[in-house]
Amino acid sequence: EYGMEKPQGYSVSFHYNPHVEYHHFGSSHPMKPWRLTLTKQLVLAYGLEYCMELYEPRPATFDELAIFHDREYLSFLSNVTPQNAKPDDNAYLAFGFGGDSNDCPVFDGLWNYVSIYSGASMNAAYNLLNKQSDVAINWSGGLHHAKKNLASGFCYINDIVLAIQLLLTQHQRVLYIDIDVHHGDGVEAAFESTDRVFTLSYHKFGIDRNGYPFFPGTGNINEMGPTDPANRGKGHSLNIPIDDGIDDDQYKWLFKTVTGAVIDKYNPTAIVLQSGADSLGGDRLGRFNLNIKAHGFCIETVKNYGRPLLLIGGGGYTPRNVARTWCHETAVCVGAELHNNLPTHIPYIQAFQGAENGGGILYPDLHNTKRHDNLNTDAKLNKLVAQAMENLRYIEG
Ligand code: ZLM
Ligand code: CA
Ligand code: ZN
Repeated sequence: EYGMEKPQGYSVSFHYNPHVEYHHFGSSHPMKPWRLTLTKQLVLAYGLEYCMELYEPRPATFDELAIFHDREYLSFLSNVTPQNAKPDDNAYLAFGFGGDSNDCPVFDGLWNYVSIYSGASMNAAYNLLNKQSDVAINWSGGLHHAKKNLASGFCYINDIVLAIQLLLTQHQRVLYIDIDVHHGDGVEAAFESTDRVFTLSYHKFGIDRNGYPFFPGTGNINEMGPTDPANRGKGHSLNIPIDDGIDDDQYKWLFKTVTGAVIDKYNPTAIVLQSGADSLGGDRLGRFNLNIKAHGFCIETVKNYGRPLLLIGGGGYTPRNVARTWCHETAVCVGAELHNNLPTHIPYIQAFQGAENGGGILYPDLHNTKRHDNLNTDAKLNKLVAQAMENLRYIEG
């Protein structure tokens, strides 16, 4: 109906457990799992489920999560509830819960929530290993800040690390790419001592007017992993620090140039792409001015390299635009073009209607220079790319 054709022999799988939607971080917390409800409704309204295999994965088990995370941390995470939590307790703070910012609150069903999104990423990775799909998608995953014994930045379990660990059972070199507006620090740290994973993150980096660094405060261009020459992981991270307000053309050029160079030199046999939607214009927490199709250009660019691809979500704090973007990117994976007028029979259509919500279309203009002036000059970006190419010397030959 909307001109979709699945190329012969090319398959996409969609891994989604709808129980993830019913969890709440708290009323004013920016992370809203119901953005996944909106995403699913758009994907279904456009009929994209007929262009891919749908899976409803089971939650991951304690033992599966323990492949990366410490058991003491998992015991705490699996037992803590809003009723029994002691916010002054040492363990509570040491494991990253609560604190001043309350980035990682304890909420009802927390353990259920984390096991569901992690199970979906692991199920997607298995599908790639079994060659059941060429591209496997989990929009509920991508929680890149979690450490083995620490919750951080809305992330409790690092589903990305778990999925990469599965891919490493068959793949010699896995490339991780992260276009969330925040630095993918947890994934970088997990693989800092191996040359079998290369991590590449694009993100906002810098100090605010109020003196606070943009979260998590790491990921400058000179941070390339360990510096000890005896460490196998040396130079196997590349960070691309970006300033406020980057526009479509600049980001597309930066992404294509740097990602292309990394793929050519590292030659990965599998790729994991974290597609955080907080790099869009108008995001509640982000600082960039990207439109949906520029964000989707990154997915298309990576997909065209033809390597097994795990595509996962991440941040994204303006739910209607998260849903638009991930629906568009699902279509990019199956090779479909979508009509700009949203199908009118979708539930929650009000969320997309009215001038302030994007006027009932799939591709509203999100470039909003009033919110974030573009502080990235082409000269600065050229210098950044030159430095990035210099950093790649460790993986030459
Ligand atoms: N304070 N509520 C991105 C993770 C970003 C840390 C700590 C000074 C928020 C934010 C939480 C309801 C991903 C920081 C010190 C006070 C920030 C962050 C709860 C609003 C709320 O209204 C809120 C009471 C909350 C949290 C805003 N936190 C905005 N930014 C970051 C974490 C996660 O997208 O990368 C992947 C999913 N935290 O900046 C402080 C350092 C300032
Ligand atoms: Ca990033
Ligand atoms: Zn983010």
